[in-house]
Amino acid sequence: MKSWMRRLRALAVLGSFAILLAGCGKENLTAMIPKGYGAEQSMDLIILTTVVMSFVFLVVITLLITVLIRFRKKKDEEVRNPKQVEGSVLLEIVWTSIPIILVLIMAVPTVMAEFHLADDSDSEEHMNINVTANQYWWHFEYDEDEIATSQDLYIPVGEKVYIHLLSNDVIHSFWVPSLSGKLDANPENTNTFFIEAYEEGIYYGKCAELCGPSHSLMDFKVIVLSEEDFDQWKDDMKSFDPDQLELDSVAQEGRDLYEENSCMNCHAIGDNSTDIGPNLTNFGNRENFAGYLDPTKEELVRWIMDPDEVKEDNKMKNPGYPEFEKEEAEKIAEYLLQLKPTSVTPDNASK
Ligand code: HEC
Ligand SMILES: [Cu+2]
Repeated sequence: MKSWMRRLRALAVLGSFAILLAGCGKENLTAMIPKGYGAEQSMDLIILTTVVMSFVFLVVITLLITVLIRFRKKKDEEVRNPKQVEGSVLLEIVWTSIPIILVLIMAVPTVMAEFHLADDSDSEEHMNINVTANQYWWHFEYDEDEIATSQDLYIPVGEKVYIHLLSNDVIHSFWVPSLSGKLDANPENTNTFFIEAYEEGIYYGKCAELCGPSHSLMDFKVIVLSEEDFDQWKDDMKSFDPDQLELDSVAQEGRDLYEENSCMNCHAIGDNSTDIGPNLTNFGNRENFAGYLDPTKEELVRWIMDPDEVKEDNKMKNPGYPEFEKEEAEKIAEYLLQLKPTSVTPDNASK
């Protein structure tokens, strides 16, 4: 193959990659459009390092091209050795100190930002949320208010919210690209940092540490509400009593099935009595369930009948898990979808 053809082909491959990757910048799932304090800090550092690197690139390329053109052997010119400059103390000092200075320009702000973001000395004055990562789902406890949610994390806009991270099994990593950097969730020690969202909205969160076969399905959402909506949401959640729920007859049968089949051993509704499985208190208001599924009846029936088929290695289907008829699963699904303790839903964040 001719060399220009090979080059053209390489260019085509690179070009298509660029187009493909350009599609990755989903709003609410990108560090490139920061919507929170931590993400903004990261973005500033990204810009700083890009500027420094571009500067180095430009200088080197300019020198290279200048040398290539200016010192090229002219026609009829004799080959000669240029003046040798090895051992020049001045030059050695110059090109050792320039990289050191450049590295310092990048390192000092980076280290300062790291320490600043990990500083939790004022956590007492702010909202605190205990986050537990599990294979393959997230649990959020709003300690001061004695409420809990799973998969969807609710926070008020413009407020510093401290996240205390722990894992129930292996190492996971909490990452909401639009709002902040990543932080590991370890089994043996609590890691703390804060997030602060500038705008209401629904932000996508991910587990950023390979934690098992369904790692890529361990997504969650951060629902950022206005101050009033958040307070309303909190009050509704706190005062919710699932026994007072007005259910239609199908959902009522679903609830009986739910209770008879010991779903409550692992799932709590209306309180936080167990966290072996996700808290289902506001299941009817979920953005997603199981990390990636739409909360529709069909998906839910599929899940209840055979969770393993839907999400590999998930910890729901133990050996004693019942076999359900489709109608039974539909009834349970009906019940779970009617768990709507509050009129403040993710829609309030995205309106
Ligand atoms: C052994 C404990 C256990 C039992 C018993 C159990 N579950 Fe689960 N359940 C889990 C775990 C763990 C998950 C999280 C799976 C994941 O997403 O990886 C889960 C997830 C779910 C979800 C999705 C929740 C969400 O928001 O992502 C629903 C709905 C659910 N279970 C319903 C039920 C029903 C109905 C029963 C009873 C028939 C039941 N579960 C019995 C442990 C259990
Ligand atoms: Cu994980």
